[in-house]
Amino acid sequence: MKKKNEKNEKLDQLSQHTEDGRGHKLTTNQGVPINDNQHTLSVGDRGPSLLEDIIFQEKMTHFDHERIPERVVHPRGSGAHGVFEAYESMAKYTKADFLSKAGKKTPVFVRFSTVVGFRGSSDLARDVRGFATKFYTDQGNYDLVANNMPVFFIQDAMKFPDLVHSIKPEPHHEMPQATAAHDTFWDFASLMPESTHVLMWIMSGRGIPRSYRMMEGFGVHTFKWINDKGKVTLVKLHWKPVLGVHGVVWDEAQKISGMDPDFHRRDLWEAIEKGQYPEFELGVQMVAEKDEHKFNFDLLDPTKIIPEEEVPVKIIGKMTLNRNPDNFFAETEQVAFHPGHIVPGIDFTNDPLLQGRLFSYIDTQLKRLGGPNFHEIPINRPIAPQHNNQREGHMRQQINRGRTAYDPNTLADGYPAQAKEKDGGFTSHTEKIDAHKVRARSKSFTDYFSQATLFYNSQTKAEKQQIIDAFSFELGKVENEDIRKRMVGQLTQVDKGLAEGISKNLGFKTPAGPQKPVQRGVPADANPSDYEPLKKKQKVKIDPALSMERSLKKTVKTRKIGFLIGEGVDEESLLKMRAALLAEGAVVEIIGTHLGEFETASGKHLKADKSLSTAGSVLYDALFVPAGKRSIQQLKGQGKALVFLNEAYKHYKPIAMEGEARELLGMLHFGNRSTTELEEDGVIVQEKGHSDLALKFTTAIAQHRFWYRTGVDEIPA
Ligand code: HDE
Repeated sequence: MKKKNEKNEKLDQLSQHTEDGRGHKLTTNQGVPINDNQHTLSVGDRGPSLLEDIIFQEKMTHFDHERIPERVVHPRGSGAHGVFEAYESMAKYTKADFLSKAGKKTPVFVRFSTVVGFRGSSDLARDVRGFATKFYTDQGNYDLVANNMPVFFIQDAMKFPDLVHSIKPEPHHEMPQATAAHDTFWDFASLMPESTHVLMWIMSGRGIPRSYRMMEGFGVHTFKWINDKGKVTLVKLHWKPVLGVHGVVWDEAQKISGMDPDFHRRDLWEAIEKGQYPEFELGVQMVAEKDEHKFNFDLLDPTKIIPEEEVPVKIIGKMTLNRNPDNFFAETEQVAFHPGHIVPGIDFTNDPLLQGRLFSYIDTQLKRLGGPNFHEIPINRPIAPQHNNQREGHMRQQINRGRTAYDPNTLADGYPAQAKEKDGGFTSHTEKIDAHKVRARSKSFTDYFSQATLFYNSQTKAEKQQIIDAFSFELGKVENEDIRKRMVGQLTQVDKGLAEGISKNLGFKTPAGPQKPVQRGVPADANPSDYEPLKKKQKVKIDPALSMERSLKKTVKTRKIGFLIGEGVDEESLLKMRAALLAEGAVVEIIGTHLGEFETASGKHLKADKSLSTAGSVLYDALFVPAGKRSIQQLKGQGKALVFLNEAYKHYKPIAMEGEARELLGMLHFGNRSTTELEEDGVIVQEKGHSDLALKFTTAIAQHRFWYRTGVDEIPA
């Protein structure tokens, strides 16, 4: 039996779930039993079909209408149910009930997504990831609609359609799919210096996550928390994955897209099925209202972070994803998030991006889900009871009894009645605003590059190189040379070395500097030079939290290790290593020279999970080749096995080889070195029976990648 959480039981009570039909007769949607589901009604067995075949008509009509519009952004996603548990009471800062006491549990549904690709596109696109969480709180639903990057491309919602039109496939031929690597996006980005900061994040390993379970989440905007005395605290929200933040490398990403385009979806699904529940801690950066202007950037600007070195992230609870959806469409596809779904104790700031989102999400649900009753779809239904005078509309589910659907009334004794604030009624923060109605951007938003530089400077050597390579790839796909140069010109403002590295790869001289930015939103009576990009002095020079390598969590939990075997594999070698890895919480898959059964050297039998042709090294975090004379003999004759190992080396992954497996070294591009040198590079090679092989291998896996190993570029795989 699958575990059920509170929300699930509640939904079952509402009889929205049906089992898989076992033991029941086939019926129409009207409940009429069907006695032939194979043939249409026709005039004779060779004649025309009849319009009166209501069974065919109903089946086909339903089928014809099975698709709803995919999300205009974030169409490709994967969901999971879970629970959030507060570590401590945050009542001092917010009256939000789900944060009110330690141990308080709230059911959640999360949807992770890519942004650009269509619904059927690859999970491994270089892109921002969505990380949207619906908390079914006792005070109503709260949606934290976050991304895996803490900053956004644009500062004003007015530019969102432009951004999305530029990054989606080009409209004349609808190419390329699920990538920013084309002219229109970089044309736009190179004219929008405010996007520079997020580009640094996307070009880093964060743009190609190893797993949805290994990404951070960020609310991006500054929000307000309000306590029961009306006191405001400005907050930025963070999700921190317990397994740490990890990416893949670009060569891997491209190959995974071919071998398993569902890689992230599968990874999430399988982890939950195995009981390896993904966990994320919720963190908050808090700034007292009086300190709003103490920063050298504007807290309302969604292209800025508050460096963790300046305001630490306080961890306040944990979310555990413990149940896969029962039905993808009903739950993951129909879930409707909205940053405007907030609960008492939380409020908006005037971030112009957030303000625009507050309109867009409801509007998009009306289109996608077909009307104003989308809150009645089970996955969107709050646990908190709802009573109001809203009625009717497409697909209304609720059957409201009584005569009154208005307020005030006497016929229903004045109910439903307004809640008082002391009874938990939602009240907006009373903010005083005294200003002219204008279309303008605040001057305080014009520092476009300082935090991009902070991000770049906080990366390690390997991470910087990854960013240079990523820009080189993306801009290398741009056909128009002016766009390439304009973009690199902009990057000279981030770091000279970065711009030079990319220029070298693209084959031109590094531009002297940026082109003059297009002036947007400058009030008519202002001096445009006041709106030139600024570079403000930064308090923090390096923020280790921005680097994945500097904030590594050394664990092998849930890491997937591939064992390469042929007939006659040494059983002891295989079983010992498997036991050691499983004990540390890793996942082991046996990859055989063929599928099915293998006879071990001692005459026992074991089954392969995958074969060399159904798997690829890019689908694993590390590889082990167990001992076994015959097994190694077979692997030597399989080019694919050698590609596996060469590729794993090229992608900086740990490798272990035992006994006869060492004979493979002579055939591998990296093999021609001493055991000590290899070990320093995360390749552990030992005679059979050494007791520390497993320990050395698990230690290497916990380090994840050996970024600085030698000879990687020479490997042709
Ligand atoms: Fe979204 N965004 N967005 N966005 N967004 C949507 O809503 C929009 C932004 C985010 O898994 C859409 O239901 C505007 C920032 C996620 O269902 C749409 C602006 C952040 C998801 C929309 C932004 C996000 C969406 C498309 C700029 C991070 C997927 C379908 C003003 C804080 C939610 C839908 C899911 C989805 C509009 C910018 C996160 C069109 C106008 C910043 C995670 O309404």
